[in-house]
Amino acid sequence: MPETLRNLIDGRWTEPPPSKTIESVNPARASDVLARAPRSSAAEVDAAVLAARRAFDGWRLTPAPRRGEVLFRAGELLARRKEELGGLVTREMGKVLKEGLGDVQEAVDMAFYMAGEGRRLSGETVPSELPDKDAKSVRVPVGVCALITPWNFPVAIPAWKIFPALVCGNTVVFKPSSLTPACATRLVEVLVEAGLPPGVLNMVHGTGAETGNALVSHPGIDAVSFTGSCDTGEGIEQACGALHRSVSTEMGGKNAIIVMDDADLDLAVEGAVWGGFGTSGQRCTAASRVVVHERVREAFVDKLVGRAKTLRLGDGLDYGTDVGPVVSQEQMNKVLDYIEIGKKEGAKLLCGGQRAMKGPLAEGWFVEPTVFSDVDPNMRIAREEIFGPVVAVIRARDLAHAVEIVNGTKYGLSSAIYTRDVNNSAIAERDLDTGLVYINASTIGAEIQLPFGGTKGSGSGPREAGGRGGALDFFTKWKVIYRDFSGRLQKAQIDRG
Ligand code: UN1
Repeated sequence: MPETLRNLIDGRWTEPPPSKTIESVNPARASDVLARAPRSSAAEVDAAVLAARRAFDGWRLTPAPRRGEVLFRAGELLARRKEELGGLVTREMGKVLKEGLGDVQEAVDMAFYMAGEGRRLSGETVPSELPDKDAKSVRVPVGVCALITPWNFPVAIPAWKIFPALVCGNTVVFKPSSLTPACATRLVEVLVEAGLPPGVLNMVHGTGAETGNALVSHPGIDAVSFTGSCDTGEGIEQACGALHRSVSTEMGGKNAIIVMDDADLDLAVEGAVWGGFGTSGQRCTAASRVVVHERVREAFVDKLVGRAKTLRLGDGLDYGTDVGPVVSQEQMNKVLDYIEIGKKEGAKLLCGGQRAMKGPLAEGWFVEPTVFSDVDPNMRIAREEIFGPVVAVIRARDLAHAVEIVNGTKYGLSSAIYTRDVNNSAIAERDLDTGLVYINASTIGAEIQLPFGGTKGSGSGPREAGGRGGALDFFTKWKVIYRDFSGRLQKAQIDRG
């Protein structure tokens, strides 16, 4: 029996009207319906925003270290339930179990990191130019935050947003992807169990078009953090701009690995396989392009295709599966359409290229790991985000040419270079116009203690995750306080003694 999921509004789990539901389906076996979640309307969104608004003062005035303790307990609970939750990630969105467990681990890491922020959240104290006066800046919460998350990291990405928002003293209305409502529910349950007061975190399930739109345009929202597709993200940026509402978007990429002629080719192949086919290519940071120096192109491509052909497709819960399904039939069709586009554009299909239908694979949404070579940088498969297990190999004359190709798309999330030449690595590090640059490692695998995000069309607003310039810059605003204890009128810039 599919589980019936509920919204969380003001500390109460509310039953959906039974007619308006969305189904959560296992992409490895479409007959396996895990859960039904409500398709929330504007009325439910309104109730959730009002609850968050009412809870704001109490939470804002709770000492930040106490807020951090809730996250610490949440981290412990998540760590204890890692196996169970990791398995649910795999069942609900398809990534292989090791990655499902990694998804949960990323949330554990973020919980502990942000719990510690409860005792930092530091501003600046600086001397005043006047006697008997002090001057400092403090971080204050932004207010009620709308957090809208994707399905590809159904525990980690919600954690990236919810945990910093909470430790900073904000209250939250969370709208998870309609494809992964069960994972979102487990995460929210953990936070409730960890001791979060009612109304501080509210969750409304539903579609982007209905629930997401109602949330983004609700007058009671102060800030919106969104991870997902470009189309939706750009719409949200515009809506928030018109409402003078702060917004942070993370919208994907067309990430590339450069392979130089001095690279360790076997290592580069492993990086391309992991970055291109890990999570079935469904990471914003996936390595969907490999730009190879012409001198090693043939050798590299042979090795890459050889490795791609050994990858075993299957249910991510089965031991021995390398590549799971893509998340839905719609996503599968989109990926297959791109493969057709690549063929028509004249790229050379070297392996894969089809839906995998053998035996039990026919019950799910599987696409064969696909490699195209002879890809021109102007082809659509070299410029547009596919979000599936498709890698485009592009030839470069030298490093400068390779960097130009990598930088030549509208995105700028992640890039990588494989080289043993220290000078090459330094030039790449300097000239690659992406938010993340990896040297001798693939384009995926960002760690939570540094900011995550990209340049250009990959997103806007402050970055996510930790470190200076990370999520705290989005979830707080600066307040500057001058205190004059001289007992007389002192005029800055004028009374110079
Ligand atoms: C994403 O690509 O959608 O850097 C998020 C990584 C993960 C997060 C990726 N830590 O690959």
